Amino acid sequence: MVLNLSKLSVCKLGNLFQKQPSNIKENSFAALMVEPIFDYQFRLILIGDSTVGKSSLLKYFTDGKFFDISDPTVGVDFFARLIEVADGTRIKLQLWDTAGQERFRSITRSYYRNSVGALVVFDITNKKSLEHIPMWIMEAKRHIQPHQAVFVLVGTKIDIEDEREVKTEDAQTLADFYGIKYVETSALRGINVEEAFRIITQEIYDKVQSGEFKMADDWDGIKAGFARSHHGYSLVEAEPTKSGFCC
Ligand SMILES: Nc1nc2c(ncn2[C@@H]2O[C@H](COP(=O)(O)OP(=O)(O)O)[C@@H](O)[C@H]2O)c(=O)[nH]1
Ligand SMILES: [Mg+2]
Repeated sequence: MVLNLSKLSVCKLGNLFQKQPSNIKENSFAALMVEPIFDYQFRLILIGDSTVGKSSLLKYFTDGKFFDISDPTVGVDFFARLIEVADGTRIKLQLWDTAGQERFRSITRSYYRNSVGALVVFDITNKKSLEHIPMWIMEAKRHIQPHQAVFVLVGTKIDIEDEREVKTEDAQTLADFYGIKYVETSALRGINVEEAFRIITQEIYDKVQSGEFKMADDWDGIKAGFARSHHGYSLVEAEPTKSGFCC
């Protein structure tokens, strides 16, 4: 049996199971040995204007809670969570947050280039944030190429409906123009947050299955995450930890 886990990766894997069924124990090597950890790792990013609610979406998705604090994160922040697609395949989502750079439109190429999916986020109570969506999509496509990625348009803060400035139909029209899906969410109320991540994950997985998206050695967008041999388990972190923090 080969277990190649750094202290930090054990910690990260523990976090992955936060929202899994109770029969899988957190940080339990026994659990690691009887269940495949993940079959693929997809790296996703969230883009959109500052304050639209990107970090809140991520925190709700990974912690199941809304944090009412404006978090001026410094540096690169990333989160992870395990999700199952329709056929039961386990996907580890590695989720990168722009950590404040979006205020200055200074997101670097490296933030985009290893991503296979982008949630393009605007605030339904802020029309300008929708008007900036074409810029965000253009910027992401420019940096992601030659690789391809799945985009999903996400409207946030539907719990404050009386402040709505963007009609659902208008956002849907924009999404249709780009040929992408649209979902309206509230991180405060926990509405459709899971759905948004599920939609993008399933779409990427379908493209992997059909052969449209392929893994590449020099690209971290999609990684195979787990290998099992007849002699035991070989557990390999899909990507070495570079930055960010966990626990
Ligand atoms: N009412 C409401 N406020 C939200 C929601 N999501 C985020 N916010 C608030 O919007 C502000 C910016 O959120 P944040 O996640 O930091 O946005 P980011 O800059 O895009 O990462 C904060 O004050 C959050 O509390 C939501 O679903 N509903
Ligand atoms: Mg943020």
